[in-house]
Amino acid sequence: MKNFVIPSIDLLDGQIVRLFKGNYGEKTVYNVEISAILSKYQSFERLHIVDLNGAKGDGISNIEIIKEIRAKFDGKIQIGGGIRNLKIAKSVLELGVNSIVLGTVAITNFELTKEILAKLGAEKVILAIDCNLENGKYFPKANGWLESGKLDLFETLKQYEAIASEVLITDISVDGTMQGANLELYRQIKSRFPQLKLQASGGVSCVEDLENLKKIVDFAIVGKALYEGIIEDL
Ligand code: AMZ
Repeated sequence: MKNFVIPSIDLLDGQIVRLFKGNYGEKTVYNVEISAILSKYQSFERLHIVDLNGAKGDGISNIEIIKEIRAKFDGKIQIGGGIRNLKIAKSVLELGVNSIVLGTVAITNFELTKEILAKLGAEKVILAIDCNLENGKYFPKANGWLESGKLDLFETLKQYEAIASEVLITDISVDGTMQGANLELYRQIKSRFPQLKLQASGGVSCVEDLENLKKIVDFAIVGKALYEGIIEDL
């Protein structure tokens, strides 16, 4: 499980937080030292870091914590939030992280995203297509999940199926709720895009969720359930 589960560390204004359904107004602040969290997560293969200031469009602003995490965590790190052009993408990789996560750009600017994939290599770029169900279709959300993309999730993934390697899909309606993962959504994605490595995010609440997800996807991102010790001993 430790190479399947990717613990998430979400940063906002220099603090470790968790948002409820991505809503910046509904945050839980975890007053713990980074080193304490990292010693808990050290045995995992990979970490997912989100700069929530960056994701809102305010520029990456938690660099010092990100550097600290990079220095102290031995495994792989993927980082997202505020990576909106090639220059920022390169500068984030220069921090020594293994891959970058593109959300807003992947949803709003297909050409730029394809250029970044081609220039940096698909193995270094994860596309985050985080979405909500609206009128029977999943629509991707950009800019801190406050704006909708024009194409639905499946049309968006079609843009990248020939060039991307790995995608992260959050069901926003269950993110930070521990209500259970949306297995049906991930089944649909895997059956239509079997060649894409798939990271599932949102709603994981127990080991059974992880066992079910493991039959469908390649990785599961877990935030709250790990922070709060609801899932332990993987
Ligand atoms: O919780 C939110 N409102 C939120 C969030 N967790 N909004 C964006 N993000 C994450 C995405 C992805 O990892 O899951 O931020 C990253 C994308 O940032 P950007 O700046 O590329 O859209």
